[in-house]
Formats: sequence, C-alpha cells, structure tokens
Amino acid sequence: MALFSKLFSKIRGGATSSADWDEIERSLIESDLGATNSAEIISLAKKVRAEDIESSVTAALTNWLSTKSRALSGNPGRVTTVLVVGVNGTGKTTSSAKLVSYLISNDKSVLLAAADTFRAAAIDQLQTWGERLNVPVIAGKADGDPASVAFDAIAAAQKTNVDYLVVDTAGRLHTKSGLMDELGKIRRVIEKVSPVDEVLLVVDATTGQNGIAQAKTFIESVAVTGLILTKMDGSAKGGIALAIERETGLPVKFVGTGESAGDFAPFDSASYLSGLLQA
Ligand SMILES: Nc1nc2c(ncn2[C@@H]2O[C@H](COP(=O)(O)OP(=O)(O)OP(=O)(O)O)[C@@H](O)[C@H]2O)c(=O)[nH]1
Ligand SMILES: [Mg+2]
Repeated sequence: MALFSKLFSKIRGGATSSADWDEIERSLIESDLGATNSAEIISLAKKVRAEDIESSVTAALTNWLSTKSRALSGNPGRVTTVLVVGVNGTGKTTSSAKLVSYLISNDKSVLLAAADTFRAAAIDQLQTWGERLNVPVIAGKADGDPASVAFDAIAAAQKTNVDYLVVDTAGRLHTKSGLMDELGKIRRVIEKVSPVDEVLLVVDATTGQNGIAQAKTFIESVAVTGLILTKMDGSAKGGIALAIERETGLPVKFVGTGESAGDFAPFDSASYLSGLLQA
C-alpha cells in the first residue's frame, strides 16, 4: 500500500511545487481517504518541517482511528449474541459464516440464526454454510417473521449453552423505516432473554466513499458496535479503513479478504497503519 511514501519522499526531496501537492492530494483521494481528510493531510504537511513530516502524519492518522475496543465481546458463562447487519449484498451472510469459523478456531461453540427470511435462497445459503462448518442453524420459513427466528435462536443457544449466537439479517437500506424497525424488533426479542452484545455493520470496501456515507446513515438509526469491512481483496483502496473509522468513530473489528471461510481476520490497526506509512 505505502500510501504516504510519495508524500514523504517528495517532501524529503526538497522543493514541492503546487503541481506536486496536487498530485499527492489526488493520490490520497484516490485511495479512498476522503477529500476532506486528504486536504487536511496536505495542509498539515505544508505546515510542518520536512524532518517532522513522518511523525506528524503518523500522529494525525493514529488520531483518526477509533478509540473503541476492537476486540469482539465475549461473556464466559452466558451466550454472547452478535447481530450482523447492513445494506444489501455487502457480505453479511458470508461474514456471519466466516465469523463462526473464526470463533470455532478459537475453541468457541456457536449457533447460527437465519433471520433473513425474505428469500428462501438466503436461508439455504446459511444452511449450506452451517453444514460446511458443522454448526447448527436455526431458521424459520421463508417470508416468516425474523423476530420469531431470533426468539427461537436465543432459546436454543441458551438451552445448548453455546458461547456465541451469530444472527444473519436481511440486507436493508436505512431509508426503509419498516425494515429498520424490524431490526429493532429482532433486537428487543433477544434482549428480553439475554443481552445483544455486538451489532456488526458489514460494509463493502469496494464501494468506497459511498459505503462510508451509507454506514454513517445506518448507524444513526441502529446502535452499531463495530464494522466488518469486506472485499478488501478486490478493488478496495487502502485508505478506506482509516476513513471509515474517522467518519463513524467505530472500530473495524474484522476484515474480509475473499469468499472462503478462512478469508477473514481481526483488523490489525497497527500493521495496517504501518503498511500505509512505510517508505
Ligand atoms: N471477494 C470477496 N467476496 C466477498 C467477500 N465477502 C462476501 N463476498 C461475496 O459477496 C457476495 C455477497 O455476499 P453475501 O454474504 O451473500 O452478502 P449479503 O450481504 O448477505 O447479501 P444480502 O443478504 O442479499 O443482502 C457473495 O458472492 C460473496 O461470496 C470478501 O471479503 N471478498
Ligand atoms: Mg445475506
């Protein structure tokens, strides 16, 4: 990635023309850092002494990262419930399955819930993952009430005493108030029995600034605890994780890098930043 190497080398090289500044700014914007954030870095870079550029930029970027915990909640002794939410096609079902696979590899027991009842295919998709991962899937009928699936799922999770319940939900736009209310209902039904510990918003990294704008509006109507950034293996740009953390204040908890269960990992902000900053 080395997003900032051009900036550092130009500045260390001495004179920086206005064409140079424009080119550097353009490369930051093209990396999905966002126009305002990019302009801010340029004005910072113009102010500081050449020998201080790396430390100043590093400090600024570090400040942009979310200060909230990146660790997934875990509650020994009771079920930890994770709702997976987001707009259509961002990778919720795949990420739910990947999260299950990650938890299993960390010796946790898990139950999956198919609370996307809009399409029969969505239920099949999660059931296929459940078979592949050898994890039970609680599902209702197509067109059924997703809150009743959630109710059955938390009951089954408590009965079987699993560590985690991962609930896949249908894709929805924040503008569809009926669908947003439905998310609230899923949450309330579970919370009558046991806390909802995490609401993870799945964002397709290849949608860039649009995805960030969507995430911002989504979290205005749903209390989200963290982000999953998917499709980082595709045409996603390096600046997106930093920009989305700054814009939303939420931590990226996991990153998806492919279509397989293993293409998923906790977000390592330190190595991400050092990747952006390396010369
Ligand atoms: N390359 C790549 N593809 C991904 C990743 N995550 C998901 N996908 C693909 O994106 C497509 C959509 O993924 P789904 O998990 O079905 O998305 P969804 O959000 O559940 O979709 P809806 O339920 O229809 O809203 C599938 O083809 C996935 O294989 C990723 O990290 N990298
Ligand atoms: Mg889905």
